[in-house]
Amino acid sequence: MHHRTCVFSLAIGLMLLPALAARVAAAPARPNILFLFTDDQQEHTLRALGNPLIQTPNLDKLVQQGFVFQNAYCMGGYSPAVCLPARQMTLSGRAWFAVRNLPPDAPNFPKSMNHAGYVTYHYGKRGNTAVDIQAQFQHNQYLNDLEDRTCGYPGRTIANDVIQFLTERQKAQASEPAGARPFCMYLAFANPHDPRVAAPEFLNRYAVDQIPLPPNFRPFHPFDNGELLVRDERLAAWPRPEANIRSQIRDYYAVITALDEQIGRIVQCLHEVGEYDNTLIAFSTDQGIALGSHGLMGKQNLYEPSMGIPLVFSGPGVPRGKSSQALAYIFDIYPTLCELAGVPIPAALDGKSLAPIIRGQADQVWDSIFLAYRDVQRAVRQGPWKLIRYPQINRVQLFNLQSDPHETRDLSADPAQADRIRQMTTLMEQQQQRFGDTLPLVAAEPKPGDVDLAYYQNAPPPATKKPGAKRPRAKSP
Ligand SMILES: [Ca+2]
Repeated sequence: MHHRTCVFSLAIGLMLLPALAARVAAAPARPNILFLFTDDQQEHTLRALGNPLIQTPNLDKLVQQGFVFQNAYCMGGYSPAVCLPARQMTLSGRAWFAVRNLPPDAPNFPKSMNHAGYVTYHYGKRGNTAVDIQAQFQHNQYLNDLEDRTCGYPGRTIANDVIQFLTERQKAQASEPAGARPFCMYLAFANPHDPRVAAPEFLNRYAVDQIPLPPNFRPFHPFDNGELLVRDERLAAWPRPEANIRSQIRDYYAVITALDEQIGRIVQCLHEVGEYDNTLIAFSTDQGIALGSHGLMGKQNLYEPSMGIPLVFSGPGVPRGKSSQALAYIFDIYPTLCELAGVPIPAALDGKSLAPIIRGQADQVWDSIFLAYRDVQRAVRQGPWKLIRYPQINRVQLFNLQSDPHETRDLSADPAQADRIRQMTTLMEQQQQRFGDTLPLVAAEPKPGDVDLAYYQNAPPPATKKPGAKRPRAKSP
């Protein structure tokens, strides 16, 4: 029986062989992939995405030649270093509730691309990043983060190496065209994360007195969100000094402009080596940052400036100059790049391919978005509505992002919204179940949520790391 099955399979196999060979020969070469990933970049810090104050000519070109997702989110994270879970989510295609316990054989971005025959390359920041996954890139290099952030030319070290890599690859191909393999590059820039230093040629493009405060600026956050005294929140005094906030935003913009110039050099090199037309480009960031909005400075909150991310795709198969209001997660990028490049999408990812939206075959792949930060904040967004819940103090906020995109009018006390809050709380529970979040949404003995100036003035100093001490692993919430 076994023998007959074998012979039969072999015969079928031989019959299929010519057809298979023909299919392989006819398949177009896979596109290259260039995945540009920045650190702490707010969604609206591209001029082409609606910020007339900032200068980002190269990223603007990418937007003009690509497809933009206008409602893309980082999901949050289990640690104040949101960079780490955000990068684990990006490269694994999983939500943050899954990324700490991924089995060694779990799929990830470099593994998929290695398997599909790509030459894989990562160059990026060293701190708070997905080291285990990144080790699977064939070329794997790390920055000195502090040096890159303070040298005045953020991103230049990476751009120089990428340009050298592409130029040498072109030379090698000229002498041996048959050996050509597509490349997949993941460039994880360390900017515009603090410290933020840009050379005078970039800084001088911004007059500090012409930088407006964020429309949702406040001197304090109005209540205890569970993370008011973390390192990032100490990057400005309380009450938040207006001149200092303007100055920090100026530095932030100048660093983004400087980084944009390096991104421009990389894209220019793609043109020069003749690979631009055959390269899928993705641009995004791990998460945004508050920088004075809501009285906050960091990314340890679920408001839009911290959780919203820019997300742009361009290249073969991607329509130019289009955008979508569809909801998207950071962990959708990996399956999306797979589908756009014709690489199989592994089973059991949390992320979904956004390619059907890009191709105009679907309006959405997510009906709602779930955001979560440690055990202190949860949020859901559906349509224009966003409900944020603070489970330790039993407090909620309800915003209509269509009429109030800056989240300045909390409608949760309006009796007319009681039904909506109940319905969105049910949605939040469903999302918790979907992603494996077991946090109770109500505290039996809630902590006091009110804070005043004395709360900040009497705050204990931040814990300092002992020199030479091993960095502790991020604790679970
Ligand atoms: Ca970050």
